[in-house]
Amino acid sequence: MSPKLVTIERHITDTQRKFPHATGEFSALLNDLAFAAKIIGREVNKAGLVDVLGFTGATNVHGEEVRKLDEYADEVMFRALDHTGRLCVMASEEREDIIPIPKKFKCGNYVLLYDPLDGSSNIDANVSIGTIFSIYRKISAGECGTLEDCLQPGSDQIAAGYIIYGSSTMLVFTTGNGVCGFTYDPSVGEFLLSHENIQIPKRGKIYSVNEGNSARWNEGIKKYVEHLKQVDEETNRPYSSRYIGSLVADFHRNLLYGGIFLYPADKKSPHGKLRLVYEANPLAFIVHRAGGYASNGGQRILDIKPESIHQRTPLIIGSLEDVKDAEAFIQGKR
Ligand code: AHM
Ligand code: MG
Repeated sequence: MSPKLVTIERHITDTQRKFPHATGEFSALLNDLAFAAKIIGREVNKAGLVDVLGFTGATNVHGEEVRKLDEYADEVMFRALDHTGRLCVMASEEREDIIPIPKKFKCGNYVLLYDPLDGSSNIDANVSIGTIFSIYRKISAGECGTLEDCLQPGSDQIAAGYIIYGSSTMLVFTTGNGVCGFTYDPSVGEFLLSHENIQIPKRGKIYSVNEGNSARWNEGIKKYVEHLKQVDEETNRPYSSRYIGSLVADFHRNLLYGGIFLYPADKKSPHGKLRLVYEANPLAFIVHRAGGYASNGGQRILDIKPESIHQRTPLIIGSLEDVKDAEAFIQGKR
């Protein structure tokens, strides 16, 4: 029997039918994001062929060199969604301030936060990179959105997802129930349901961390990583180390196989490296919906109330039991 062909549009429409009061606005927003993913994916896939590689010479708000594809992806996300009347405000990891909806367009009920091209230092080496997004409801009183809308805790997200540009392009998202993955079929131009109700194993056998930073780690992290290298009595092997240096790719692998990703605070970066609202929160929302866990070492990522849109956070994310173990080591309980 041939497999059931479920496009992302069909999946979104079918899901919407379960909520008779839904206006369809939110479903349309997810379709807009899938459209942006196709456009960005197209450019990422031909990045090695055309002259879009290399630095633009500009730096972003974090003082990093911005590559052309970052700017392109940022622009695509904005332009695919600015005119739809569904969003009241956006914010991007690549831009210093929140992004208002242009005056000529209507403001809507939703807020979009995104990292347009995460792991972009890997572009030139043909290593997987990704786009991460997070959606909230508008909570501010005025007609259009404000900073307040962009600083909601991760637990208030109503949807989150990422697109991974790898050996194929995949869109993984959750609207709060299951986590689903769609693989892009370029021959028909559609994302097709390939991973239904993704569940992360309760315990994994992979750890992902930039161990080059270990001299700067605190004792808890050092002890935890040493613990992972010991031969486990049950499995008769230590954990395997896998680190791509591209968050979406490291996260995606661990989500499917089980494992833990850590970007801890260290002596040089006491707040960690990754950004709370663009990177940690959406992936935390996904991992919790898949049965995993995300922590900053002391509290759930989703419970942190952001104070600024570019706030950084330590991130420990993945299989539930592995993240709980890491927390125990960090808190000196083991
Ligand atoms: P970016 O948003 O500037 O691309 O940086 C985030 C990336 C993540 O994809 C990855 O997990 C991390 O930085 C890797 O950092 P490091 O090179 O310090 O290990
Ligand atoms: Mg990033």
